[in-house]
Amino acid sequence: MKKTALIFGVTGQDGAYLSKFLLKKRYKVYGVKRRSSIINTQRIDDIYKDINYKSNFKIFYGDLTDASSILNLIKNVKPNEIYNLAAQSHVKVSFEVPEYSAEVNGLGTLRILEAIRSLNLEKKIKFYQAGTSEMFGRTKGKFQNEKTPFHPVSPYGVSKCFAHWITKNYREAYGIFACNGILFNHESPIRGETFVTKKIIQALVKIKKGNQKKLFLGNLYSKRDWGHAKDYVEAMWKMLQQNKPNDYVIGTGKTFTIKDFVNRAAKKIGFKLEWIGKGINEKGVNTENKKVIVECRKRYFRPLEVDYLKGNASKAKKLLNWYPKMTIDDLIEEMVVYEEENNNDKY
Ligand code: NAP
Ligand code: F7E
Repeated sequence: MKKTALIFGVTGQDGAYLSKFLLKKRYKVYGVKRRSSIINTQRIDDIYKDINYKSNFKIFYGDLTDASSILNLIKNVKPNEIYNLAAQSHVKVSFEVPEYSAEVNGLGTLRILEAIRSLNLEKKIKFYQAGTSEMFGRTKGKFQNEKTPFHPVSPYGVSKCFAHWITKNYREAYGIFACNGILFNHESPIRGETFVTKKIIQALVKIKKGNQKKLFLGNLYSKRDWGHAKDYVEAMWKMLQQNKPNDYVIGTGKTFTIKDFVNRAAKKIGFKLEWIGKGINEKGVNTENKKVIVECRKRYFRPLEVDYLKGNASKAKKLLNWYPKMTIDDLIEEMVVYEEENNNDKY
């Protein structure tokens, strides 16, 4: 019999990659999308058009703020695996909508676990929780692993800590096969447009095409461990195929500043940048025509910042045989090519 998976957050970046990954593995995939005033299925529309997959892929309305929709979906679908990828996932926005972020990311996770428990499906359903390196927040060591203490510095990070601990709690209290993935930043051509990698590449490609004048950024010196979403959804699935539930860090073990990312992306797109000025006045100049194409703006800084992230995924390598396949330059190359082919918007 085909395995079934229920994905909360199916319309997001990871939801789209995971759906395709599971369909290739011959799963029946049920996705949950929330109601929106404009169509929000762009990332998964291609699945409907694919003759090999469309009959195994179904989408339902639901919302992590609505316990009844969650309960009914789980009762009707009775999936083998649930992946909770749904979240208000933007760290800066979480400072502006802290209560909503806690409601969706924290309580939403509890609602799914409580539905599994109250339907007596503890022994039938495996559960994946999308945890994040943002839970580490202010860290001291050279890298972060499963033993690194959490010190979140945003409402987003705090809400995900609640989700992490409640997942562990339901595993220990009720024996649910529940795993926490602690995933470091992962990107792709279908990354949301307000995350920094997509914002940088989209802007630089537009500038190259003459459709935009400048890229405005915030903190250029925070460091991130960036991987590719395609590699990371495989790790989610591997966690649920083990004999025992566990928590795993997933990262590349390499870290770069935002400025490094801009330089690498600029080079790929065909710009040579020279940096002038300091602090908020730091600027990236296109050496070819001496035009300033990168500037900093206060509005893109956060009230508190996670300065340094570098994941140690040794546990996942050992127990899951999981290794990241794509480097930062592979990722940039794929994102640039996609943007060059798809982005013809005028500024
Ligand atoms: P994303 O692109 O922002 O997708 C989030 C998904 O959640 C979207 O499908 C969104 O729907 C849905 N959603 C938001 N609020 C909801 C609600 N109230 N009820 C139901 N669905 C809701 O995020 P992602 O990058 O794919 O990340 C997937 C998960 O991993 C998230 O939980 C994120 O916090 C976590 N995570 C991400 C990273 C990363 O670097 N990407 C790293 C660590 C952890 P709409 O499409 O309608 O907005
Ligand atoms: O910021 C700096 C910003 O918004 C990365 C989410 O998927 O990964 C993501 O969270 C860094 C930060 O991602 C701009 O201050 C500078 O230091 O791309 P981001 P994030 O905050 O790391 C984690 C693991 C998640 O779990 C989250 O869901 O870039 N930065 N200038 C900027 N960031 C943005 N967005 N925009 C700027 O203009």
